[in-house]
Amino acid sequence: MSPVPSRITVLSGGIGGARFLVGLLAHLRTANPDGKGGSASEVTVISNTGDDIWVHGVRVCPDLDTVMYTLGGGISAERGWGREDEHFTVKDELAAYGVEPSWFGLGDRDLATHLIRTQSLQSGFTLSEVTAALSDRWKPGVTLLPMSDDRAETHVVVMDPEQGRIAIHFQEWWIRHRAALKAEAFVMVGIDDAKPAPGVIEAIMDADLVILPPSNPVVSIGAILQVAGLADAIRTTKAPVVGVSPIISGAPVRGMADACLETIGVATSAAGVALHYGSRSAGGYLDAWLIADEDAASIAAISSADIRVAAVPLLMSDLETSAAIAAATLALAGS
Ligand code: FO1
Repeated sequence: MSPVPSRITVLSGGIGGARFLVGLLAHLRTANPDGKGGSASEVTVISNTGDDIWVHGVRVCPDLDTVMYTLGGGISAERGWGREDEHFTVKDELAAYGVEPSWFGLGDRDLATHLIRTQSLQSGFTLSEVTAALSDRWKPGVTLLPMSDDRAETHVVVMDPEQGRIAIHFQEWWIRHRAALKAEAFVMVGIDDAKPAPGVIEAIMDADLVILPPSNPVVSIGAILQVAGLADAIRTTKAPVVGVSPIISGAPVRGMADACLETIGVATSAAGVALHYGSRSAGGYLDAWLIADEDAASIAAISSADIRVAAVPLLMSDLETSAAIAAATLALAGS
């Protein structure tokens, strides 16, 4: 069995990535214990910030908060986002005033996070600094980095019945329209001026293992890879790069990645996403790809693209299965 990597970097979006991280940290506590109940392995998470949005005067960072709350024990298990024991009194009061966007689920407890982040940003702190400060409370057990401290938001080009072709914020498309409005394109507003946040390039180049977890390949992993320098870092790091399929039997496990993949012309399948990421030997991002047992028929197609592949049970239904998936990811990396 190859030694457990000591520096692991994970590119993460929202719920799928966060759930994978819970399993990874659990596995590392047993596979590489530090003797104090933790792990000797260090995990750095590079989070997508393309979903971030200004709403009701506060800055909301869904994927940063989902990872922070999930690993910090504050997440709503039922929703997968936002806080447990949550109320939406402020949201209801705003709606009573007729204030939009009434479709956005602004939670009362969650609002405290956004207020602190907004005040900190407005007094000159960077998103990285704010994220580190918020993590002091939640102690996620990883180093949590935004992909960039600069604003780069995912917007969606849609055909609106009345207005014709318009771009709306990803959150409006995702929450208000449930991705049901056909997305003609995804555009990252501000991406051209977005630099990697401090430590992000190093976290990839100095890692012993880089993981692309089962996050949305288009608007989460794809968004992160659009930040200047990140795609090249993944292509050139000496660390093995292993991905975990977010698609099982032709459907996303959660969310609406299928709608996103359709927009960029990629098949909603384990093989389709693997070939979309591509093999590092061909200038792509993957050395290996973990798929579900249900998709074992596509092993030949994936390995013929020079991507090592293994099939395992891939549904993260509880901590045990999530930890087993993390173990399989590390095994595939080392194989
Ligand atoms: N997702 C929803 O489906 N409905 C919501 O009202 C909603 C509000 C929300 C507020 C804060 C937050 O951090 C996440 C929130 N999400 C909501 C999830 C969010 O839209 C997605 O998690 C990501 O943007 C995509 O992964």
